[in-house]
Amino acid sequence: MDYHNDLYSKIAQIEKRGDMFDIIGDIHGQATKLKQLLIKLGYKKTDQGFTHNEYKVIFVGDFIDRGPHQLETLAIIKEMIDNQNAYAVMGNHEFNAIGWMTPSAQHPDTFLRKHNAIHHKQHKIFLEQLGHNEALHQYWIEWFKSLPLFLDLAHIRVIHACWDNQCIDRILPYLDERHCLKAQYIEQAFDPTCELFEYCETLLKGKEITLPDGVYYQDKEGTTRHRSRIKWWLKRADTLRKLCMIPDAECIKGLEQKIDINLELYQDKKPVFFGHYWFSGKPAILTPKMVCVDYSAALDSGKLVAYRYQGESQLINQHFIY
Ligand SMILES: [Mn+2]
Repeated sequence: MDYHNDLYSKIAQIEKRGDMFDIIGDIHGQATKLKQLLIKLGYKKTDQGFTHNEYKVIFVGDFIDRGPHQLETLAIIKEMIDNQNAYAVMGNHEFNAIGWMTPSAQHPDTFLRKHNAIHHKQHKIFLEQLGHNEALHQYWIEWFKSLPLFLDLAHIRVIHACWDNQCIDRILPYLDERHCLKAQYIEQAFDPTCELFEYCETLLKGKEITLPDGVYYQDKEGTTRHRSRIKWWLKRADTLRKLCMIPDAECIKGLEQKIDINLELYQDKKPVFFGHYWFSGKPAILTPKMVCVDYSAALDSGKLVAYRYQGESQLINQHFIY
């Protein structure tokens, strides 16, 4: 795990040297898109992986599941990190992969993430690409465990899904100095009766609310849902439809209901970068302090997106590259 040693002192040195960052969105096994984007950004393939004279990459997580070249994606990212050309945070897919592979101490013969049909379907391609090579599987799981849950750098912050200050404060005792989950807490992170579970859900999967009585929708699998992810970056919302992350087609009832919520969950001065939300269309900043770099690269039609951060305190649309 030496590649993460002195992470913060290295980043501090880099920032002093005036180096800058390319923050790259969720890759989901699309190694070809990743290589194309790195080349477009001016990175050169060397015997130490992809490098750039001025920029380092920060990956926002979700390297695996869905796409065709997941192990190649991991190899590119790890090589860049090992050579101090990149940093990365954990995505919910890496988190889930840890749970899938980790036997439960409380309930022997089961795993922290249940091996049910839905979970298997989400993870199947990764398992197939590992070719049932247990040692290789364990190797990547150990590497996933070495990914920090967030980066809080001198000028910017990076997290997979949602920066919630209260949640960050509360999760700190469960993390080591590099902001990785301490090994002894991994079981609790998958146990819905533990507070750590809730913190991991918020930071890695996004903020959720319980919908008011009588409001519900059906998800892709046809399951009726009474909870919804919310657009935590909004300042305010006047209907549930505007607040909630529910695709139009899945709306059932009550979403046009008038509400008046002042969110303003994130009011800090440091810009925050995240992925996770399967955006589409032309990449755009959410606010001058918030950027989502996930534009659904996992889909054939989706773009892998980078934001080129050059030290600005107000983020701008011109800095997206894809
Ligand atoms: Mn995600």
